Formats: sequence, structure tokens, C-alpha cells
Amino acid sequence: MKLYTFPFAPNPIKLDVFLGEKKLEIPRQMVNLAHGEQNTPEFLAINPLGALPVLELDDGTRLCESLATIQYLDELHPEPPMIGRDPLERARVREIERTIEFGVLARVARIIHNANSPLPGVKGIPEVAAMERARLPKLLGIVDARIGEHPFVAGAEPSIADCTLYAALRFAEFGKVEIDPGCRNLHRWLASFRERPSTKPPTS
Ligand SMILES: N[C@@H](CCC(=O)N[C@@H](CS)C(=O)NCC(=O)O)C(=O)O
Repeated sequence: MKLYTFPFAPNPIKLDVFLGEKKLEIPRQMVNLAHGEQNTPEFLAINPLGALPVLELDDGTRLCESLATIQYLDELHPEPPMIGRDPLERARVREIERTIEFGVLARVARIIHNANSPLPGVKGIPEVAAMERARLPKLLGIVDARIGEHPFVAGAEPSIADCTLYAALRFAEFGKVEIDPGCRNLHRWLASFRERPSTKPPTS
């Protein structure tokens, strides 16, 4: 297997945290998004979407969606369970993970790419950034309430929802997108989760 990645971008970080929690190591090839390497003919032949992460299997098959890749690896390596332990738990983990992906991560990304994108050549629309900034607090409040007193987003154990939330909040920090200080559970969760070895940049 080989992982095409860039350790500063949110979807690659989401997968890195998952790999760290599972203690899986996969050889990596860096594709520098800030230098536009995702748009070279060589990389577009690997992923026509021009996006990361991409997991290349030993037979040459490539997986180009981070959640599909995570679910594939979770099926290959079921321990520790990262998508719940029974059908209802699995549905609940997937539900909050999707809420975080669409409601927080994608929104933070739209704010950053429309305000001051780190990607070369991306000209944003300031009104879109402002609209998304106004919508973010509601979703953060929902996630904050879901975390409650739990140590992890979906309860007592880490799950894919933590991977997505960590990626989203790291990107928010990078782009100076404010996370409402009133979201106390969210801030407590971040302070605690970022101490986990899975959040340390991979060395392979
Ligand atoms: N839905 C895709 C999104 C992939 C994606 O947009 N990746 C970003 C980095 S977080 C990227 O490579 N962007 C490069 C670009 O848009 O030029 C996934 O989850 O894998």
C-alpha cells in the first residue's frame, strides 16, 4: 500500500489520526498542495479529482475518498472499533461524523478558501466566507452538546467522529476561524484529544 498525502490538509489529517488510533503504518508520498502538485498531469493520472488523500493498494487500485478509505481499513483492521460495536452504535457514530464533516469541516473549509485560501490560484468570494461564518456556531453548538461530558465525541471510546472533528478544528486554527469559546465541551475535548499520540505528525 502507499498513501499520497499532505500532512497539513484536513482530509489527510483525518485519515492520519485514524491510522494513528489503529496503529497502522503505511508508506507515504507527499503531494504538496500549497505548491499545486495536485494539479500536475502526473498526479491527475493518479486521482483525476486532484485531491488528497489517495490510498493505493498493492494491486494498483486507488481509493480517493477519505471516508471510503477509512471504512475499508476499518473492515480490514476491526480492532479497536472506530465505528461503534453494534448496528445502533454504528449508525450513531456515522450520523455524528457526517454532521461534523458537512456542518463543521466543510464549512470551515469554505470559510478559509473564500477568505484567504492557502491553495494557489483560488480566488474566494468574501460574501460566501461571511455567510458560512455566520452559520458555523449553530453546528458547533450541536457538536458541543453531543460531546457533553463524554471523553470522546461519540462516548467513551474514540471513533471516526473524533478524527473528522480534530481535522476540522486544526484547519480552523490554521485559518484563524473562531471556535465559539462558549463551546466548553468542544474546547475541553480538543485540549484532551490533541494530546493523543494519533495526532502527532507521522514519521514514515
Ligand atoms: N471528499 C474528499 C475531499 C478531498 C479534498 O478535497 N482534499 C483536499 C485536501 S483536505 C485537497 O486535496 N484539495 C486540493 C485542491 O482542492 O486543490 C475526501 O474526503 O477525500
